[in-house]
Parts: sequence; structure tokens; C-alpha cells
Amino acid sequence: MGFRFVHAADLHLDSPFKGLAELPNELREQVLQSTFTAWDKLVDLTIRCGADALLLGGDLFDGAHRTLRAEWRLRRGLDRLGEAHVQVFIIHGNHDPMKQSEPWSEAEHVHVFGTHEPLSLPLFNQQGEWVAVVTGMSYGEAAVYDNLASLYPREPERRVHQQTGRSVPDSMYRIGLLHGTVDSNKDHDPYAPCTKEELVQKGYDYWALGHIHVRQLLSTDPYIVYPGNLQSRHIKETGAKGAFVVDVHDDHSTELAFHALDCMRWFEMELNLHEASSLQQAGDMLLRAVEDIREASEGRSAFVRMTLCASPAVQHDLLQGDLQQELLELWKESEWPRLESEESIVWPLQIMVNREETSDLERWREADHFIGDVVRLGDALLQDKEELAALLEEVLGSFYSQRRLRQWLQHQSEAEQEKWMRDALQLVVGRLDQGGEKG
Ligand SMILES: [Mn+2]
Repeated sequence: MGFRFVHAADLHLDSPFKGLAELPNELREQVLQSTFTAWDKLVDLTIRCGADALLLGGDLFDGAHRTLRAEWRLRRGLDRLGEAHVQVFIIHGNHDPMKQSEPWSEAEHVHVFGTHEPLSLPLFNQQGEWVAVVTGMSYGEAAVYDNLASLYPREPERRVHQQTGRSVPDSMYRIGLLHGTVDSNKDHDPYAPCTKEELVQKGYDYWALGHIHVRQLLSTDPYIVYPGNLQSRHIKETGAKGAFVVDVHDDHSTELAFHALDCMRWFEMELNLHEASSLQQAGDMLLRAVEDIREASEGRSAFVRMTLCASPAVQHDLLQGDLQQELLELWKESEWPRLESEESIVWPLQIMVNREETSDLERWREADHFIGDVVRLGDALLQDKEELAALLEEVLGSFYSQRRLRQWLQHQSEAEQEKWMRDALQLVVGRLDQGGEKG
């Protein structure tokens, strides 16, 4: 018997979105509401597509200390799903380990899996037919290093039979609901680790996973799926975010359709300004790129970290810090009217300049001249890591006496430090060159 379910995970309701203090108020409010807005959109989608069930793979809340408004917003959505006769299956993850009692678990249509061992529950379609068995287990604490998947039963429908006496239909679709790490992932804590092979061996049809925020289809036979988080929360989570609508046919063949549900997106991009010969032209190109992002974000607000790659002439202008700032101001200025009319905003978080070596440097490197000496000295420092480190320590000495600056400096990579050196060299040579000291 066919049925339809929606698979989502990592809602992170009420994420605090730190570090956005400089955003205009209107935009900050949009950001703070975004995880809730995405949840509401998930509920809308689930009801609209006539799904029989919604599966949530953990991290519904961002923090173990949940705000009252987060609980209220979750509950409001669950109530709406109940009115539409949608069953909801929930596990708790590392961000929202299960509490003694979860207020919504009393609702008849909401099934919250406990923490001691995996539980197997029947899933009925809207016609009341038993079509699948869902096995899941919640985290009872934030850090779970045990292999939970290994505890999942091989024939979960037998457990349902033992508990309820209900006779098992001939073919039963098996779903595993799990918050964990498959085959390790360097960007996430290795909670509830297991291998893909282990999951395959269990004989389930669909592994509905949560925890990893990047959408991934690890396997299609069986389906092993991370839907990713519902709403991205920072610049490292780029691209569309949402949930899968999953159709299971009579023969258990399975079809997935991704639906974007996010209400704002993050973009990390480079803008090539090599064709620009003046700052005015660079400004025009920047504004055109902003329109491209607006199109790509499909009506959502967007936050952008942009790196400018410029021709030597423009680069020289950009290197004077205030001009880089001017481009930033131009960008913000062009977005203000939209902010007031609450249209989709494309907002710059940061503009950086990719300071490629200009031809000036190449020219001076060979010259028998003071500027040539400077370039050669810079080259030597870039070759000698110890020398460079010693120089930086000398130059940045006073910063090291301030705790926060010191911490920040200590977290900068060697590559970043080399970039500072190259920037400094470019800047010095640019200034000397401009000063008319040509040999
Ligand atoms: Mn998460």
C-alpha cells in the first residue's frame, strides 16, 4: 500500500544568530524569525501535499534550554498537523536532548521516541491502513558517542506485533529515524557514529537521518538520507535548505522530491572586476551582481560575503580602505528602499578584496632600485616561515597584550598570515610607486 511522508531534521528553532548586531533592525527581526518561518512552511507543505506522516530527525530546538516561544511555536505547528490528521514522529538530538516529559508527546498524533532503546511504532496512512514501521531513538544527553544504529532491530515489525498483537501485513516498509554521523564528518561532532554498510545491513527501506546540516543522499538502495537543516544559520551553510517529500508505492519503490523551505539564504561569492577600469564601473558591476543574487535566492533575503577580484588599476584604488568601504555603503544604500517596503533584501556581510599580485610587483622585482629591494625582502619573508612569524610578533606586539585580540590572532592560519604579508607588500609598493620614486 502506498503512502507519503515528509522527512525533515535540524530545525534549530530559535537559533540566536550571534554576530549579526550590525544588521538593520528590520532585517535582524527577519533573521531571528527565520527558523520559525521555515517550520511554519514545513507544516504548510506537509498539509498541502496530503502527507500521512511527518518525520523529524532531531535538533528541533537549538539549545537544551528551550525558550517558551520556541516550544509554543512548535506546538502550534503540531496542532495544525493534528487537525489535518498527519502523524508526527520525533526524535531528539544533541542540541535538544529529551527532557523528562515533552509536553507535545501527550497529543495522540505525535510520537516521541524515548532514550533507553530503539522503539518501533506502526505508521498508518490516512485510510487507517498499517503501511510502515518507524524505529527511532532519542538522545538523553547532548553528547552520545555510542553506536545507536547497532541497537536498531532487524525485524522491527515483529516488535510491533509483540506489543500490540496486531498481525503484520505481508510487506512492511521499514523506516529508521536516527540522529547521527554516518562514516564520520569533519564538520560535525561525531555523535552516534555508524557506517553506511551497517545501515544497509539492517534491511530497512529508508533511513531518515538528522545531524549533518548538508543535504545528502548517501544511498538509494536502501535510501539513506540527510535532508540537511531547514533554515541555514550562517555563512558556512550556503544553498537552498528544506525537506523531502517521499512517495512510497505499493511495490516499495520510493521517490523523493526536495522542497526548499528556507526564508533567507547565505552566499559566499567572488566578483570578477577585471573588466572594470574605474571605480564607477566597479560599482555598476557590483550592483548587477547583487541583482543576480536576488534572482538566485528566489524571493528570499540573502546575506553575502563577497570577494572582489580586480584589475591592478581598480585594485590599487580598492586597496585604499575607504574605497572598499564606499562600495559597501553603495550596496547598502541601494537596498534601503527595499528594506522599508519589506521586499527581499540582498545584504552585504562583508566585502573583501582578493589582492592578487599585480604586474607592478613583477616589474619591480627585477629592478635595481629601492622598491625592488622591498619586493625582494617581501619575497624572502614569504619563503621563510620563522622569519615571517618573528616579524609578525614584532609588528603585532601590542595587540598580544589584549586578551581577545590575542585569542583571535592565535586562531589565524599560516595562509592567512601570508595573505597579510602579501597585502602589506602590495600596499607599500603601491604607495611608493605612486609617490613618483620611479628609478
Ligand atoms: Mn543539528
